[in-house]
Amino acid sequence: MAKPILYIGNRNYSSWSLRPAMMLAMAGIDHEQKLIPFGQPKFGRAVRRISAAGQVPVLVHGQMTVWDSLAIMEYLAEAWPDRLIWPRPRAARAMARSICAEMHAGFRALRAALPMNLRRPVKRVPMTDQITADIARIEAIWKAARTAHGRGGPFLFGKFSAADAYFTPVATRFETYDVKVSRQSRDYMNAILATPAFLDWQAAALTETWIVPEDEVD
Ligand SMILES: N[C@@H](CCC(=O)N[C@@H](CS)C(=O)NCC(=O)O)C(=O)O
Repeated sequence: MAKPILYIGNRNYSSWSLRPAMMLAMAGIDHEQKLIPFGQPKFGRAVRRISAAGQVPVLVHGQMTVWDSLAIMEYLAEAWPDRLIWPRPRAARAMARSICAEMHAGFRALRAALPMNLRRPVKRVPMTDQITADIARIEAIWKAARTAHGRGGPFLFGKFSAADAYFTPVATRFETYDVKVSRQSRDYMNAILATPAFLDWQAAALTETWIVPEDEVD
């Protein structure tokens, strides 16, 4: 079968695209990336030619189209069972799936106020109680996963998994908006932000010149 194609948005801003891109790269799955720049109406038209849902990321593999970052993780786990997408022990896998689902469905205050913006100079923004609560919950998730399952490496479940791919954009947000976190959270963020997969993505993002005003908080 032809190699998969991952359709993504602007690397500087597209936090949802970064998740499967991290997973594909860290799992060593050969693929092509095609970037559709944000900006209506062209973005909507271009994405709808691939996926009627009209959002990136979208993975196309042969005749199959998989849209939504979480569905893509599940597809990768099925199509490349020899790669580590979800942690192997059932309890770790159950927790990894739960925290990805929690991230996928929640943390709206954090996502709205601290949008991913890799080129933004590091600077704090005013915090609300809701944002502070989101940050505390994320740190609690990281601590719980690392404590229960993190012995085999620096990532949430030891080795890199979909859970780390899912929390990569959060790590960039904590960095960009100078969020004060515990030593353990900082170590975990450093591990993600030092991966070749993230550094390659970031380097490509920093060459982009498109501006998305809604994601520029200053
Ligand atoms: N639930 C989706 C969310 C995807 C999403 O919100 N994508 C954004 C870009 S990061 C998008 O395509 N926005 C354009 C639009 O909604 O028109 C997923 O996990 O893949």
